[in-house]
Amino acid sequence: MLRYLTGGESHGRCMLTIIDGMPAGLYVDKSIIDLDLARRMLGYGRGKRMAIESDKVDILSGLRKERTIGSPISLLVKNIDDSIDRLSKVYEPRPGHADLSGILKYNLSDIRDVLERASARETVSRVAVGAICKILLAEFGITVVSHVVAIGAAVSKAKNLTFKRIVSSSIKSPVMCADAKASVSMCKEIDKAMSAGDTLGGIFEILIHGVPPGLGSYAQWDRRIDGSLAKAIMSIQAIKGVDFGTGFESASLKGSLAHDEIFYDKRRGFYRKSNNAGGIEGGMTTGEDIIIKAAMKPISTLRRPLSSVDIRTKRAVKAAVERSDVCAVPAAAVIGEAVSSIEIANSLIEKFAGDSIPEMKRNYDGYLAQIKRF
Ligand code: EPS
Repeated sequence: MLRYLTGGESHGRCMLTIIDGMPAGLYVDKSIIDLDLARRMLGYGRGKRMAIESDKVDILSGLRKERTIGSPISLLVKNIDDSIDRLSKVYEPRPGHADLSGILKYNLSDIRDVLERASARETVSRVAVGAICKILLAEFGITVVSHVVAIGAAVSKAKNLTFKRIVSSSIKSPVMCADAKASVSMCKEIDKAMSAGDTLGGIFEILIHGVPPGLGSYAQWDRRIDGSLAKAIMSIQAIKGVDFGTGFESASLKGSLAHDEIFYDKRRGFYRKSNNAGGIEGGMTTGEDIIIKAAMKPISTLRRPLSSVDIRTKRAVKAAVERSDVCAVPAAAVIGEAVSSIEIANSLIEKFAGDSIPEMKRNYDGYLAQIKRF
């Protein structure tokens, strides 16, 4: 089983991660992790913090000569802005943030004690873990990409995108959108929100290619792979909805139109002409691309703040204002890629009994041959 724990406050000394269960024999190029950390910092609408930080991973354990050895991998990313002890106390909870429930739950008197850990800065750790998982997935021909579909009222019209196109266009677009025209509208939306002291959310899509059929299981509720992917994505700060394939839209389709008919060809084996299921049926992968969409709410720190209550006096006040982002949907897409990669890697390790990469590959090849013979 692959698992990981993270620690660290937004303006503390560092973000820490320990990964357990990564198979031995995986060559980990640190620059690949740093590349995803850099992608996470990008995106039009990010705040000033991203100009201060320069997220780079330090791998403290678990590798020898850049290869995993089966022991826990420890990762550290330093915070350049590590001013936590100098920061002011906060008493005015922001609607939409963890602030109010956090102080009530932990019996705290300074909201900063909550917001420092609730912050999406924690996703530095998840992106670093996800980058290592992507390296593992690449060994099995699996690729994970993402792109932004909507920001505020601006919606991408790009349809049936190839993986190559998603990667090439997301590099060019300041908001990781594959539709150049929509990309301009999204930036305008962000500008408008910024000058109004407001914030914006949006929708991003994650696509996973090359997954064999049969990851996950229908046999127990917590082994269903759509369940674990949805949990991982919903746990990203500010995510309010996740769907697979035609998702919410499928609720209004007739059965005859909703499902992906099955065909067989000697060369291709079983295949589908559509993928409304988004690559998952019965809690298991079908072998088609996994397609996930996630909705992010607008950032809850507003420069023109909403009504709140001072937790000391109980008087009506305006919510606290912290340095923050106007829109972080492109960053959330990168984080979505990361957490999805972690879940797929975990299922792959489980199915192909992965203590080492060669062992996993033997089991993987045997399974593919079994499917081919079926
Ligand atoms: C950050 C995410 C956001 C940023 C934060 C860094 O965190 P939050 O979820 O708390 O809004 O605003 O940066 C700051 C708090 C800051 O000092 O500007 C990230 O993804 O690294």
